[in-house]
Amino acid sequence: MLGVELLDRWLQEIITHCQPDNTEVFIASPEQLLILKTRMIEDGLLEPLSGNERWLHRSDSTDVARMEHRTFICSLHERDAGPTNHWLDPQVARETLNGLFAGSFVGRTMYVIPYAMAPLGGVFTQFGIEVTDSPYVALSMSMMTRVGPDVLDALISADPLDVVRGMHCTGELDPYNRWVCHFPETREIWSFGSNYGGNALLGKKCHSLRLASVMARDTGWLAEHMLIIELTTPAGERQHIAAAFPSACGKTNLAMLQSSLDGWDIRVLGDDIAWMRPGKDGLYAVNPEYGFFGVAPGTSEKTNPVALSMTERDTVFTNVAVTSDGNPWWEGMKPLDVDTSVLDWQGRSRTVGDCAGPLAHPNSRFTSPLTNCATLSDSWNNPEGVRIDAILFGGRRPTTIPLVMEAQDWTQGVLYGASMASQTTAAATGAVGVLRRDPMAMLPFCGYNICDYFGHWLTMTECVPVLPKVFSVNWFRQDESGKYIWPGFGANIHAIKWISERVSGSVDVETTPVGNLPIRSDLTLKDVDISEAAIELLTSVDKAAWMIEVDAIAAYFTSLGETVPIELRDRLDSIKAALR
Ligand code: SAT
Ligand code: MN
Repeated sequence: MLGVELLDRWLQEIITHCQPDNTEVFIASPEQLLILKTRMIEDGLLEPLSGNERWLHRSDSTDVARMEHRTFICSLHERDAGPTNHWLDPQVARETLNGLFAGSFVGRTMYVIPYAMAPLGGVFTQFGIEVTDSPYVALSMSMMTRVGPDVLDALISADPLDVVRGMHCTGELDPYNRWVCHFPETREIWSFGSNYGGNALLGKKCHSLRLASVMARDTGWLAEHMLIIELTTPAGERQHIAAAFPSACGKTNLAMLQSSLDGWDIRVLGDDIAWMRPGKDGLYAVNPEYGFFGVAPGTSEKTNPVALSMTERDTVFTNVAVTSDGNPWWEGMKPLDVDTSVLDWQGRSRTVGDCAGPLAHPNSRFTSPLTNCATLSDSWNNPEGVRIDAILFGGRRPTTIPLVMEAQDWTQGVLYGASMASQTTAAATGAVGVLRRDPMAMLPFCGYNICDYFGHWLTMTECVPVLPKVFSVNWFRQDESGKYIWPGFGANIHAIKWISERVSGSVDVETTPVGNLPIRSDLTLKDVDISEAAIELLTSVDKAAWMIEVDAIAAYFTSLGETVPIELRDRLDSIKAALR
C-alpha cells in the first residue's frame, strides 16, 4: 500500500536522523502499557498512588505549562499566520529543528503512536502519528486520543497526505530552547524541549486546534476551543451546547455541572475541544479527544464532584501534591490541618500551613479517560456528532459583561466571540490575572490569520441550514473589593436554563444595544445566595462602562489590522451609536 510506504519512509528518515536505540509502535495494548509503566516507575517518571490505577508524574520544574511565545505557525506566507501568531519561516524552522533533533534519540526508545481524533467511522475522523522519545507522552496520548489496533488499521487505509505527522523530542527541557512548530501546508508538528500538556501531547492543541482550524477553514467547518454538553429539559427535549472559555476558566466544571433543578439533566461530551460541521439541519459537533486533561487545583466536592470521583481510578496526575497515605492533593480540594505534612509538586516534604507557595502547581492536572466520567452522554462516541443549539462565549471579566446575554443574530454572535477577553491564568506561562483579548478563546490556538478566522465564522450563514443561537456569559464579575458577585459552579445552571428556554422559545427578553438580556422574573435563582442589587448589576447594561468596552474592542480590531471583517466593525459602530 502506497500510504504505508510513504509513512514508513518518513519514519525511516526520523530513525536515521534521530538515532533511537529502539523503535516501538505503541498501540497501548495491555502488555505494552504494563511494560511502559514498569519502565517509567524504574526511571522515576511515574509513582503509584493509592487506589486503583492512579499514578503521579512530576514534570521538570521549568516545564509546567504551555509556552505561547515558543509556539510558532510556520506557514509559507507570514500573512497566513496573522497578527496574533508567532510566525517562523518554514525553511528556517526546519533547519533549526533538524539541528536539534539530530541524534537526539540516542540512548532512548522512540515510540511511534498512531492515533485518531474523533469517533472512528465518520466525516469527523482524523488520523495522526506522534513520534516521541517521552514515555509520559506515550502514556498520556493513549488516554487523550484513540489508540489501538483498530486505529492502526484504519490509519493505514487512510490517505497518507491526510495523516498529521508529529515529531516530539524531550531534549534538554531548556525553556530557552523550546519549540512548538506547526506546518499547516504539510500537516506537520515539530515539538522540541517540553514534555508538558499541549506542548507535547500533539493530538491536542497542535493537531485538533491549530492544524485542524486551518483544515476547517479550507473545507468549511470549525475547530474550536469549546466544551460540549447535552441538556435534557423537564419536557424531555434534548439540546446541545458548545461553550468557549480560555484555558483554566472552568470549562471542565461547566461540562460536568450537575443540575440542582428538578427535571433538568446535564451530560458531558467534551471539556476542551469541539469540531463542528454543517449538517442536514444544523451544526453538528464531536469532541475529538478521548480523555480529560483537567486543571486539578480548585476541583472539589463543591466545584466538581463528578471530576473528583472520575479521578478515583485510571488517572495520571501531574504536578499535584501527595499526602502521606498516597493520595493526590491540591489547593481547594479539601482543607487539611496546617500541620499535615505532604510532598509538594516537586516532591519536597512540606507542611500544609507553611508559607512557601502552593503545594500543587497551579497548572497541575489530572488525565482521565472520558469513560471514567459518570455523567458522560450516550452520544460521546457517535461519529455523526450532536446538533448544537447554542454556542456560549465567556471569559473572566471582573466588570461590564453581564451574567448572560443573547446575540440578536449571527453577526453579533461572532462579534461576541471576536471581542472576548479574559484575565490570564496559570495554563500558560507569563503573568496571571491580566485582562487580554482572547477571541473565541482561540488566541493561542488559531492556526491561521485571526482576521480570516473571523471571516470564516461569518461564512457559516451560507452553509449551516439552522445556526445555533449565540450567547455571552460571565461568571466572574467582581465588586469593588475584588470579591466575586456570582457564586458560579452549581449556580450556573440558572444561566443554562435561561439559555435553554431561549432555544426552545419559551421566554422573552429585554432588548439592549449590546444584546438580549433576561427578564428578571425569568431567572428564578432558587437556592442562589445573592442580593437583589447584585442580580440587578449582573443583568443590566451600564452604558458608560459599555462605551469604554466598545472603544476598547474597536482599538483591538485596529491593532489586528485592516482585514478584520467590515461586518464586525460596522456592527460595533452601530452598537456604539445605539448606546449614545
Ligand atoms: O494546552 S494544554 O493542554 O496544556 C492546557 C490548556 O491550556 O488548555
Ligand atoms: Mn484548553
